[in-house]
Amino acid sequence: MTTIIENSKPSLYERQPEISTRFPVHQVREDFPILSSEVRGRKLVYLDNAATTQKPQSVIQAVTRYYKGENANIHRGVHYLSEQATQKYENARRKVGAFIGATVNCEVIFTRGTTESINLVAQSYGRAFVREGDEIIISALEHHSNIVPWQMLCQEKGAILRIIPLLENGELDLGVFDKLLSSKTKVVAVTQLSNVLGTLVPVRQICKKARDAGAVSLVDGAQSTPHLSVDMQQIGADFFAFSGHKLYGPTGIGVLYGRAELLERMPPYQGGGDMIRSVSFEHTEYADLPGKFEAGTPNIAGAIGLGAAIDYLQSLGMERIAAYEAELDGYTRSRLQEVEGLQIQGNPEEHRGAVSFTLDGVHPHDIGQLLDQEGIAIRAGHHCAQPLMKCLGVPATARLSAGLYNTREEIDMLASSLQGLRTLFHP
Ligand code: C6P
Repeated sequence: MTTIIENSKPSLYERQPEISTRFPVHQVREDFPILSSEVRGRKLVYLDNAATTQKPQSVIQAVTRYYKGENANIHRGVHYLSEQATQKYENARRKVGAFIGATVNCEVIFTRGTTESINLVAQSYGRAFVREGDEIIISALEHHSNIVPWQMLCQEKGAILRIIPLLENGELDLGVFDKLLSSKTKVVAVTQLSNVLGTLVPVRQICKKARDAGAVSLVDGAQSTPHLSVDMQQIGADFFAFSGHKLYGPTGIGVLYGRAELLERMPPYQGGGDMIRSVSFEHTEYADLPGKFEAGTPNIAGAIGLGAAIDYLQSLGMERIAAYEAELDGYTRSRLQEVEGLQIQGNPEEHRGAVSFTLDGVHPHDIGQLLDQEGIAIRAGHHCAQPLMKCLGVPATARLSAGLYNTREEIDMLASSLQGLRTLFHP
C-alpha cells in the first residue's frame, strides 16, 4: 500500500509556469482574515482544510449581518423579521440546489453536516426498507461517518455489511465491487474523495451499477464538494451528503440531497416542530418535503452563511478552483517526494486534497507537533478512518490538505520543515 519514494526523482512541476499567474491566489488570500494571522510567532500556514476550511470575509459578514439585523425564527412568525429570515433561509436552499444540480429545491435537506445526513438516510431509509439478510456495501476508504451508521442499522436489522477492498495504490477494487453486488444489495454508500489518501472514486460508475442491481446509492461528498464541481444529474446518486464547514461555510450546517421520489417515500428522521402539517394526540400528518426532515428550529445563520460561501465559490468559479488545486496537488506530491525518508500513503491515479504520509523514525504526532512550532497546521492520527489505517498497515499518518488559498510557497515551507525534521531525527 505504501508508495516508496525515490529521492532522486526530478520534480515534475519544477519548470512549469507559476500557477498563481492564472488563479489570483494572493488576492484570494486577502478575502480570508485568519490567513494573515500569526501562530506561535510564525506566519500561519494552514494545511488542515480536510478537517475544516477557513472562512472568507463575505461569509463572516453574512452571519454577522443576520444576527445584527435580521435574527428571527423562520416559517412561524407573521412579522417582518421572521419573513425576512425565512426568505433568506429558503434562498440559501435555492443556492445549494443550483450549486449541486438538484432537480427541485425540496431535494435539499439542511442538516448539521455530513454525519447527520448519512445517519438520516441510515435511520429513515434503512429502517423502512432494509430487512434481515439484506446487504449494504461500503468501501475500505470510508470515514467513520459512513461506516458506523450502517453498522448500527445492520445490527438492528440483521443485515450484512460488505466492504469494497483497496488496491495496492489506494484505489477501490471495482472488480470485487462487481462481485459483491447482488439482488441482496439494498444500499451502496461510498465516498467521492478520500479524506486520507486523496483518492478520487468513480462514483458515477458505482451509482449506475448500484441502480442496475436495484440498490440505492449514497455518496459522501464531504471532501469532494470543496474541490470539484458536483452535479447530481451527472453523478446519478440517490443521496449525496456534505458539510458547510468544509466548503468555506459555517460549522453546524450541512446538506442531504435526496431524489424527491425517494425522500417522499421515507419516514421522518426526527419528530417535532416544523415537520408537521397537523398534530393531535391520536395522529400526526407530516409536512411536505423538505420540512418533513427538518424538525425543530434549524441553523438559520448557518444556512445563510453556507449560501454566502456558495456565492463566494461561484464568484471564483469551481472549474478554476479545481484546475488550480489539481496543479497545486501535483506540486505538493512532487515536493514531498523529494523529502528523504518520506513515504506517501497510496498512489491513486486520480487524486485531490488530502495527502497522507509517514516519515521514517518520526511518529506522525511528533510531525504534527513540531510543524505546529513553525506555524504549520496539519493533522496527525487516524483521521476518523481506523479501518483504512488497518488496511494501510499503519497506526496513524501525518496528513496535509490544501485548499483554494494555499500556495506553492507554503508547500515549499512544509517540505523544507519536513526535511529539517528528518535531519533532526537522523543527524
Ligand atoms: N473529516 C477530517 O479531518 P462532519 O464532521 O459531519 O462535518 O464530516 C464527517 C466526514 C464525513 N466524510 C468524510 C469523507 C470526511 O472527511 C468527514 C470529516 C474530517 O478528515 C474530520 S474527522
